[in-house]
Amino acid sequence: MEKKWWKESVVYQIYPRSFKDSNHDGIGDLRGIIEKIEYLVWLGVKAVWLNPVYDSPNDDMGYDIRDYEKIMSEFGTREDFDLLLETLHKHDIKLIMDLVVNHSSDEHHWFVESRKSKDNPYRDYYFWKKGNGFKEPNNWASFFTPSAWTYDELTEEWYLHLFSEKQPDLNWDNPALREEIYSMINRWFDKGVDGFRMDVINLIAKKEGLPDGSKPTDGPYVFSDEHFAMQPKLHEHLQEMRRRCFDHRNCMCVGETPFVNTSNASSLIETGRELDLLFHFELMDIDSRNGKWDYIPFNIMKFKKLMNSWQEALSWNSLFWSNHDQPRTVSRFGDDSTEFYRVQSAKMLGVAMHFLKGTSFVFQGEELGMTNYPFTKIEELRDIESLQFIRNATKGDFLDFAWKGILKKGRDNARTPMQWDDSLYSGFSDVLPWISVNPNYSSINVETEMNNPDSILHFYQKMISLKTKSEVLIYGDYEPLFLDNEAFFAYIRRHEDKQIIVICNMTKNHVHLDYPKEWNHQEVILSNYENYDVLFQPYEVRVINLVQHNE
Ligand code: TEU
Ligand code: CA
Repeated sequence: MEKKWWKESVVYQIYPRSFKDSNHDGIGDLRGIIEKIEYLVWLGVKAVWLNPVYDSPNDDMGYDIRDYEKIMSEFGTREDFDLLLETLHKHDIKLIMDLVVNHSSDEHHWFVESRKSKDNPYRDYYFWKKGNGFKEPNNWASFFTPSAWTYDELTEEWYLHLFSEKQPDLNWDNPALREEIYSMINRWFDKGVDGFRMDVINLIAKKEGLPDGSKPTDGPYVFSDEHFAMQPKLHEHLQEMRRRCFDHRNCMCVGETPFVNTSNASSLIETGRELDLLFHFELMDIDSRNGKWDYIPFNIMKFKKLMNSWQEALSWNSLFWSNHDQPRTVSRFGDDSTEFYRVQSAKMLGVAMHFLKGTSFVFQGEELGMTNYPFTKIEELRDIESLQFIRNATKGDFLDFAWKGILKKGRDNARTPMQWDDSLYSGFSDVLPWISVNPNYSSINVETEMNNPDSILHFYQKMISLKTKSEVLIYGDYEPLFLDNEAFFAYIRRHEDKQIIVICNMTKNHVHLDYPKEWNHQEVILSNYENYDVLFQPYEVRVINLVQHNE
């Protein structure tokens, strides 16, 4: 197993808009992050993934980039960025930037030019099609809007946008566009960044001719990932990008790759070695039936089979419970119904995920056990995905369904301000923030948890320390234990003669587990309870260092 810095680091994801406001405008910013670097050092993380900080009209909170090399004015200046990068590196923390090159903003000068005329030199930086009169060129649905096409009066053609109409898709078939992207990536690398998280990177190649999707659907538009995800040309583009940008650097690139599965994921990070890591969505879709809003309860056995299949499918995984697009972990997969269950289930989930084999990504606030937000009205929402959804929900039971879905799975749940202390606005800002602070900030915040040795925060700090210092937990093999048991998620990590056993009671019940008695005489290196016996307590996690007694 090749040793790499990104295999030995826990990555902390910072959503800058909600992390810390340093200049009293209610919006997080780069200098706010600099103020908190000591906290990151204490937590023990060795890399930061920063959501987009580039100039953007913020139609999709920075995922609609207007200038790939200018810092968004609300977040600060180029000098602030340079100071952030320098300070992180001074504290031995790497910086992973967010690379959004499936699409740009419609305010990017490439698109402003492209839409001016059919023979503009930038025309083919994007997908423009005649369509059939006032009918879209194909039946593709978008993630955010009914159709993935918008008609442009000036040149009487349609342009493609898999996301919002302010996020036109870039045409990766165009070598001139690819060259622009590679040189931009290399300029960021030359500034000293350590890698990229690559937004929906496996969607950049579209099926020749952009044919209609064929999935059955009850509406006029069809979600056609069959024609824009994991297309053959994707591998050409990624291998070219690797050669041109990544190969000769000690960097890390992690692809955000919706629609990958255990059979095609290795084509991206093993055989082709195009990416170093990838984020699959199968865990993120585990409680969805027909799409994310159609919620079904979390199922432990489904979870165990899924995690086991991914541990077996890839030699190296990305380990994450949530991010800025997903609801809060303890509300979604744990139990925030009481304070006791919230604390215990958050600790258990932390170990369950982060002691697996792979690179751990901890999303800001996960280490506090931050919960979903109790939204009550549409005015509290900020995310385009939820706003488009609720606005398309007409009335009656569908509106009720939409609202329930937003409470459970809306992306704003993850985007409320980081909770630093119990002062007004939770120490995030001293003015009204851009999005409401969770009302439970007075008890769930860094300062309160720092003063409580039994807090989730202290537990995460210990967990991260154990993980990053243990050859077994980093490079050890993985093997499932008690795979058929419906209450426990358990596995063993082995490296040379060392073995660490992880046992998680994923239920709120007291559950008996028959395990080898000799484990009782071993060292418990991490747990959320004191006494250890065969009767596991609600959400109990127990990590056992199995010392081999030489016969
Ligand atoms: O997300 C890609 C993506 O698939 C998400 O839109 C996801 O399907 C959805 O949010 C689930 O609720 C990336 C970014 O992480 C996201 O923030 C952007 O909105 C999107 O791409 C477009 O750039
Ligand atoms: Ca600010």
